[in-house]
Amino acid sequence: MSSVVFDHRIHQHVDQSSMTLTDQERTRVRALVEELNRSSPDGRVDDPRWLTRARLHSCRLPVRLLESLRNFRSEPGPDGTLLIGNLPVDAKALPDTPSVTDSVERGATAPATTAMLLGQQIGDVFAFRDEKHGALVHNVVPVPSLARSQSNGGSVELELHNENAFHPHRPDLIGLLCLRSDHEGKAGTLFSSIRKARVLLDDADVALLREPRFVTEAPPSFRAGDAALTHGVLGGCPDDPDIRVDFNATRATDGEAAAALRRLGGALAEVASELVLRPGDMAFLDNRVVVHGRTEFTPRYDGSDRWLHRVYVHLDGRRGLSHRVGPGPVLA
Ligand SMILES: O=C(O)CCC(=O)C(=O)O
Ligand SMILES: [Fe+2]
Repeated sequence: MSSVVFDHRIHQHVDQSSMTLTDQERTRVRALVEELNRSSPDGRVDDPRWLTRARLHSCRLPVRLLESLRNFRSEPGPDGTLLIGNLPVDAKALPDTPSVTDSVERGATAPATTAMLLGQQIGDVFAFRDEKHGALVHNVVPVPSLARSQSNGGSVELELHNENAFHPHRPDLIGLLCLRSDHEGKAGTLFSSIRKARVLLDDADVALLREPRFVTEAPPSFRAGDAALTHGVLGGCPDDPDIRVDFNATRATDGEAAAALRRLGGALAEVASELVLRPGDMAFLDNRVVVHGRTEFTPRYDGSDRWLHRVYVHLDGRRGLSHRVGPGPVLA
């Protein structure tokens, strides 16, 4: 069932869902990263003082990049994604891809600094204490013991989900910077936006999906999660709703709600796209309107597997204040 208001709203913006840096802009980003790292040798990306420096430094990113980030922050477009290409990632300078669980990057390496500069420009990068040791820059890498798991360390198909769907302070945006692709170049990040899927749902389903007839489990590591709290999987503006669902962790509390949830999954699958990230690509996903996942792929665990840096962003840094566990932006 299509909605005139909704269609109008998403089509009034020109498509700015991707931008590729020119080689000159790429050189400029590289110089900024090096300058920041020279001014704070041994910098740690989790250090609140380093975060402030990165925020200020990010104001000198190339103006076209600043424009794209600023625009996406306010208008995620129909796809709810922004892809930035040709960021400076130097394949030859990279160490082996890590293959351990809970892998993170705490040092201000060039790629970690790049991800942080963009993240700190678009909003406030934060982390959860109970995930990846509370580090701000996560390594998304295949891990042998997690191969078949529904987690970022897996290599089976990862079902569509909002990031940390269970958490009241889940990210507004997530950023994924690709350092290495998988060997066969086939690991696709899947994404699907409720802004596109909404028109495939009838109004009765939309109304039902807004009711608190769903529960979403937290991963075992998160003590803060309370799966007993029921919630709607759609919320906010009826014509342009927010979505909160994890097709591996959200359950309906009754049969009618379960059927609507299945139809939502079908609609999202119908409008889903796949993006194979290449080194130097950074994708931002608006976690309020987009669910994401990943196709299966075949890791070799030989040090040259797929490797992404992931950052979580809040658009209002005060949003999670009551959940903070220290001086930095780490939430319980
Ligand atoms: O591997 C990917 O492309 C995305 C995995 C994922 O869901 C995540 O890192 O949050
Ligand atoms: Fe995810």
